[in-house]
Amino acid sequence: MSITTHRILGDHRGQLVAIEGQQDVPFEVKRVFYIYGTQPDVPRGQHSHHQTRQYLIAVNGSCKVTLDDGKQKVTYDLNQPNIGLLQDALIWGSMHDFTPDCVLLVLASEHYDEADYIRDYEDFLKETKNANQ
Ligand code: T46
Repeated sequence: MSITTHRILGDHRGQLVAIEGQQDVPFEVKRVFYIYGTQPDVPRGQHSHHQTRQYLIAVNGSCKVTLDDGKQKVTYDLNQPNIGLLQDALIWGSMHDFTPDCVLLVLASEHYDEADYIRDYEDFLKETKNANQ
């Protein structure tokens, strides 16, 4: 879990942020998806992954992301389009407090596979305990 503020490459025409796989993001990017139009007071995510690592950027608007390693929860504010948050595998992630205009872009290390999801919190805690033994 780490948060990074990326350099903004701006000039008189406007701004640009570049994020490169295996350089700014510590994995090869195999999938990109984004969520938007999230209703007020509705959280997204609320699961973990066996293998997938994710890099989250609120490219428009803002939201909060709570990451939980099974022992400790930390809430991050994604409120600038040049802030990226790394969510490692076996980290429970909850995205919440979306502004109506929020577009949350996610770069993922794996192709989509529902079998990679851990959607039950008790199963997640068991798996983190096994991984730490
Ligand atoms: C995350 C947050 C921010 C696909 O078919 N392909 C995909 O790549 C993804 C991510 C989802 N889907 C399907 C699976 C479900 O039928 O889209 C539907 C909604 O997915 P989900 O309920 O997982 O959506 P969120 O918003 O709760 O979570 C998603 C990601 O799954 C998650 O990893 O971090 O966005």
